[in-house]
Amino acid sequence: MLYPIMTDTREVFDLNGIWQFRLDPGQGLAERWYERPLREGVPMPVPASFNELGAAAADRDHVGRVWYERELLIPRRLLERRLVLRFGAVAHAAQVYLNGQLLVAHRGGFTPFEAEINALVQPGKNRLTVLVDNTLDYSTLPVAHYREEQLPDGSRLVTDIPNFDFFNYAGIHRPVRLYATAATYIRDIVLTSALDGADGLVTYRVEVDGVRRDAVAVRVRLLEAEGRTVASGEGAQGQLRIQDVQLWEPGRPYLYTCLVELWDGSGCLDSYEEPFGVRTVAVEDGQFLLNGKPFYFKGCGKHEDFPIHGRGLDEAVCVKDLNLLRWLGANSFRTSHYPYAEELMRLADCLGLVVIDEVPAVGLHLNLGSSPGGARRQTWRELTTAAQHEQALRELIARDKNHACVVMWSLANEPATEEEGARAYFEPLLDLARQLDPQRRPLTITLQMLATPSTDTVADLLDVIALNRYYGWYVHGGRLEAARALLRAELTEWMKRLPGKPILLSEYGADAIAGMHDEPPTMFSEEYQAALLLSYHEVLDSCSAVIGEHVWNFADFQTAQGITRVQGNRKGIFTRDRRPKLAAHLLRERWRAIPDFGYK
Ligand code: GCB
Repeated sequence: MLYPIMTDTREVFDLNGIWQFRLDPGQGLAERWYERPLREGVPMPVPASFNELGAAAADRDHVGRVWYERELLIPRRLLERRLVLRFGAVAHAAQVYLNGQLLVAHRGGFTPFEAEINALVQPGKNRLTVLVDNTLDYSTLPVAHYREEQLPDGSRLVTDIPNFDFFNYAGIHRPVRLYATAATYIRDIVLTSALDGADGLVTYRVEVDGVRRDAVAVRVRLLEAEGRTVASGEGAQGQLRIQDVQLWEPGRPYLYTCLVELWDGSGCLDSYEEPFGVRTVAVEDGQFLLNGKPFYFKGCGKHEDFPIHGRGLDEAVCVKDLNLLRWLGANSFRTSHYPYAEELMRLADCLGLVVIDEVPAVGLHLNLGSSPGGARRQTWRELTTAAQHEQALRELIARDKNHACVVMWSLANEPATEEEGARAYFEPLLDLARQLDPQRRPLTITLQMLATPSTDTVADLLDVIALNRYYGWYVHGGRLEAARALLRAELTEWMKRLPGKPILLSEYGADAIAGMHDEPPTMFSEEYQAALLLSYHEVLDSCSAVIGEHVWNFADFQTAQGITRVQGNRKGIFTRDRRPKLAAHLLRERWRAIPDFGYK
């Protein structure tokens, strides 16, 4: 799916700003609220999470439906164009109505969706209504334990206990835009690249749609960074050679542009510009090769999380975060635990940060976390997430396939791979990812601590083993000698079970309350967090299979209410407002000294 941009044939209109908003106590659909202007609406910004903005105290923990509404003014001249309404992401399910008619519905809170509005729109004023549902259960991604109960006073309480460790922010989280194209238009562009000596070979495929799709000529030009044409071709698919190609890689993120135009006798009907980088990715001989060179991942798992905005896109925060990663000397991050905004992915391409792109498959382990009841559960019998997982994977690859920054897909975070049924669940998804990705990027799944070399059932199917490990925190908390010994022993076991399979430490860390200091270091102090990270590094440096280290987490982040956290998870090496803790300074020293290539 293409990102909406302006070109000489395309217009984009921003529908962000203040919308009307109302919580739905349950009757909104039955009463057809979409058929008339929203009553008792309150102002709500888009994009943003609605939870913490104080419109009503009940907003924060609301489980169920909410309504958004705004006026959509359409100049008459636009009606002759193909008009598309596009949502960057709505968490977690949306039904969009235009002038009271259902336009489009979408499930999944982290990928874009769009619909043509020409059949429902009128010149002048239109009413755009969006029904948003934040309910999560055993069929959704992420997974939560959905419960309805009656309280002693007779009232009904609906709770959604997240089976994951981040706040279930919800709402219209990413930009809403209207864009206009010609009736015959470029639907998609697929780009892959390979190297031939000093030259780049770029293979392209253009999907054209609309009434005259078979009557138009497709012209493709590749432009270098200054806008000069370096190769050109005709037809909906082909291969172009860039002589003496400039590669994309961290530290040197060179971007070309693929300019596609549709022509007929009357002129150019549609044009689109897709930025792309030429680089190769492969896993070979136990190494992760980027442009044929062994790459070492230095970086963090992250969240889209910031005070007030919640999970709503804030481009200032995006720029700040990626600049802080560069300040650290990091070269990569993982979009834990869901796809991040397209705007951030475009920035990562420009700034040369490598991304492990994760689907929102988190919580697929009913025996981890705060499962109600406490009885042993059968994760793969009880979950019905397979259909949503497949859809999320399709949508993520469709959205991010051309990004140079994306070097690996992560198909889940910490699923129950030690339980029966895991292999049957993941094998088809891994096959599907390999089929869908035109660039055939390596695949991983991050494995939780119950998934050991002797219990896990899927690691052999992965290109890279990714381990989330909390020795010295949840296991043997406060005992760093024990942590080191356990980590070393486990890594040795993995190397015996799957010799030659690269291992990424995809999470390790400790909570630290900024400003809390102690000597000798105790848990929750800045010193303990720093000491834990350093003691892991001793082990990682001595293990040849390790291809990288991603600290958990880049910044402190909000989690659900409950008894386990104090104002959220404090494993950030930055505070929630992005101030460095002691660990950030020490990591900076380490990472600036480790080269991106050839460290191991
Ligand atoms: C994990 C999860 C992550 C949590 C982290 C923690 O293994 O992948 O979502 O936030 O542990 O801090 O407990």
